[in-house]
Amino acid sequence: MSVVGFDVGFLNCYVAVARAGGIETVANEYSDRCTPACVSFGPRNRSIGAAAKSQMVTNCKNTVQGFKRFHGRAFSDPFVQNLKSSLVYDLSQMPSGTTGIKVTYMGEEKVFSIEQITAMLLTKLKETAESALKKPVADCVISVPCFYTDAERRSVIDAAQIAGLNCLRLMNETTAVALAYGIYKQDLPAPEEKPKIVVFVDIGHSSYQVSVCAFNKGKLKILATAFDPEMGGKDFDERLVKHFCEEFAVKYKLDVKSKPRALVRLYQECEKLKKLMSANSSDLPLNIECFMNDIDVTSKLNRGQFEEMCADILARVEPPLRSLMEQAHLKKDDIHAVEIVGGASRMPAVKERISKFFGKEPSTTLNADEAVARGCALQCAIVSPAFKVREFSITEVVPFPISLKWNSAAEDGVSDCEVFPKNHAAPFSKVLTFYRREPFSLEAYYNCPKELPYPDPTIGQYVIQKVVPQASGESSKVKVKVRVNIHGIFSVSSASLVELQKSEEEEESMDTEQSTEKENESKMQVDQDEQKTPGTGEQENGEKKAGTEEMETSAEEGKQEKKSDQPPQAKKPKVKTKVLELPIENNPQWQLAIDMLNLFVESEGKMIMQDKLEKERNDAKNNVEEYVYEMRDKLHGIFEKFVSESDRDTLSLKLEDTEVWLYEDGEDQAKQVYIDKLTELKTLGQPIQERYTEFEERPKAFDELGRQL
Ligand code: ATP
Ligand code: K
Ligand code: MG
Repeated sequence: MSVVGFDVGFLNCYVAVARAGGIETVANEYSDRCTPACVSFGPRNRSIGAAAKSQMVTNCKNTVQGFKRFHGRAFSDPFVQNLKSSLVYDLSQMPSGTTGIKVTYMGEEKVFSIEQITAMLLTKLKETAESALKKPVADCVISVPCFYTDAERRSVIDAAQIAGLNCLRLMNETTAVALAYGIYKQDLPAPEEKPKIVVFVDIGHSSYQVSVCAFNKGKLKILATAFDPEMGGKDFDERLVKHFCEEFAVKYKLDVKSKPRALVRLYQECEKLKKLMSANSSDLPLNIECFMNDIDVTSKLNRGQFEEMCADILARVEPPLRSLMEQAHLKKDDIHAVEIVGGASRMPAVKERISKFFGKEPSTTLNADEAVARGCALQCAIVSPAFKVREFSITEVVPFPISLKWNSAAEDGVSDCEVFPKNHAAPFSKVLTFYRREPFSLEAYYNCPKELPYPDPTIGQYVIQKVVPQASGESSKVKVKVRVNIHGIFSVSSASLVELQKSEEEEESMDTEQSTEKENESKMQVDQDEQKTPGTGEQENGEKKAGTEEMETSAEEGKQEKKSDQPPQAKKPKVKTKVLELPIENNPQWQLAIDMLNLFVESEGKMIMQDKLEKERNDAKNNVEEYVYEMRDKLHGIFEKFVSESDRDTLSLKLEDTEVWLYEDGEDQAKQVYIDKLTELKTLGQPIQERYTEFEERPKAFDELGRQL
C-alpha cells in the first residue's frame, strides 16, 4: 500500500509521500517539486507537466491547461461557454453532454473528456510518486476545492480511476492545510477543553478558499468554509495582460489578441512581472523580444500602479472572511491564528487586507505551495494500516445545503426536506423513514442556487425498488439511508423494508400505530439510531477507518440536534420484524457511465504505452546521435594513436553520413532502425575503444602487481 497525497492545482501540482523519515514533497524528473497542470498532444505522443508547459507557445492549440474547473459541468454550462472564447485550445461537447477538450493527437482530431485530461495529469503525478517510492502507487488522497459540488467530486474520482489510482479520500484543500498544521502541534487543548480556533486561507491561481477550524488534541473540526471560486492569481495576470494589450495597441499598433502565441507569451511575462512586484516596489521592466510581427515590445510598471489597477480584485479579499466569521458566530478575538497558503497569498496587498480584517498579522508557518499535498499524504498515512501516525480525526462540513424531494404517496404533491443543512458535519449518514406500497423515487438537490458556484442544482435521482405492501395490505415501513461520504459525495446508500410479523393479540395496537405514523408520512422521520452500526456499507474505499469513528461521534450530535423536531412516537407494540434490503437505482447527475469509464481506462493504458514506446524510440535515436559526437571527438583526440589512418577515415566518413542521415531520412524512424545503426557504428568503433582501454589499463595493472610484490 502506498501513502501518497496529490495537490492537483489549477496551475501547479505537488506530490507528497510518506517514507520512513516522515512526509516529504517529492521532485519530478526535472528536479522540480512543482509540476504544471498541463497536457500537450503531439503527432506521436503526449507530454505532461513541465514538458507540456514548454510547448504552450509552440504547440498552443494542442496544449491544454486551466481545465480544473470543467469537472462535472455540462458543455452548455454558462461558465464553460464564457471561458471558451478566451481559451487557446478548443472545447467540445461529449456525447453525454459534459465538457470535452478537442485536440489533434497522433495526426487525428480527438475529443477527450475532462476526466481523461485530469487522468493524464494524474498519470504523470503517479509516476513521480512511483519513482520516488520505487514501487507501484495506487492508494492515494487527492485534493479538491472545498466548494466542489457532488458532480465535480465524482468526476475527479473517475479521473483517478482512469489513472489507475485508488482515491481513499478526496480532501478539501483547506482541510488538508489544517491537518498539515495541526498534526504536529504539541500544545493543542485536551478534548474537553475549549478548542484552539485557526483560520486557513488558500489563494491559488483560480480560486480563493477560507475555512475556520477548531483544534483539540487528536482532532480537528471544520466549523465553516467560505470562498470566492472565481478569484485568484489569474485575475491579476488577466488585468496585467489587458493593460499591456491596450498599451501595445497604442504604442506599437499591435492586436495581441489576434495571435494566440503572442497572447500566451504575454500571459507568461505578466505572471513573472506580478511575482517580481511582490518582492519589489520600484519600477520593473517588461520586455519581450520579437513579440509580434518581428517587433520587440518594452514597458514598465510598479507595485503601486499595479495595486491601483487591481483595486476591484483586491476588494474581493474581505467578503469571504466576513462570511466565514458570521457563519461560525466567531469574533476576531476568538481566532488564535490566521494561516495563509497558496501562491497568490504572497502578494503584499492581499496579505495587508487579511491582516487588516483580523487585526493580526497572518502567519506563514506552513509551506505555501506544499501544504495541501502534505496534508493529503498525512491523511493517506492515517488511513494506511502500514503506517504509524498519530490518530487525528477530521470532521468536515457540507458546503451547500442538500435537500431531498419526492412525490407524496397520499396527496398528489411534492414534498421536500433539507437533509443536510449548510455546515452540517460530514461524513454523516441519516436514516429516513417512509411508508409506501410501491417503489418510489427521491431527488437530491442543492437548495441554494444563489450560493452555488455551479448552475445545476441537481445532485441525482434515486429509485427505491421492490417496495411491496405488508401482508395486511398496509404500507410498508421503508428505511432509507442517505449519506455524505468521506469524499463529500452524497448518496442514497441503502434502503430496507421492515416486514412486520405480528402476533394476534398485538394486532389492535399495531393498527393504531400504523395510522399514527401514516399521518407523519410526508414529514419524513429521521431515525438516527441506525447509523450506530459500524461497518455496514461503510467499508468501501478505506472509509471504514477514516469515517466510522468520525461518524459515530457526529451521529451523537446529529441525534441531539434532531430530537426536538421529532414528532411524538406512538408507543411501540411488541412486534417481530424482518428487514429486507432493497435495491436502489442510482442516477447521480453527470455521472460517467461505467462502460465509458472502462473505455477510458483502456484508452489511458494505450496512451501510456504509446508514450513509453515513443520515449524508447527517442532514446534510441539520441544514443546514435551521442555516439556520433563522442566518436568524432575521440577519433581526433584520445583514440588517435590507436587507429590506422584508413580506418579512421572510414569511420569518420560513416559518422558524418550518419549525422546527415539523422536530420534527413533518419529523422523519423522506428526504434530498431536506430538500434541497428548504432550496432553498425560500434562494429567499427568498438575495436578502437578496446585497444585504447587495454593500453590505459596496462600500466595500472603493472602498478597493482608492483605493489603486491
Ligand atoms: P488553485 O488552488 O486555484 O487550484 P494552484 O494551486 O495551482 O491553483 P498556487 O500554486 O497556489 O495555485 O498559486 C499559483 C498562483 O500564485 C499563480 O497565479 C502565481 O502567479 C501566484 N504566485 C506565486 N508566487 C507569487 C508571488 N510571489 N507573488 C504573487 N503571486 C504569486
Ligand atoms: K498548488
Ligand atoms: Mg491550490
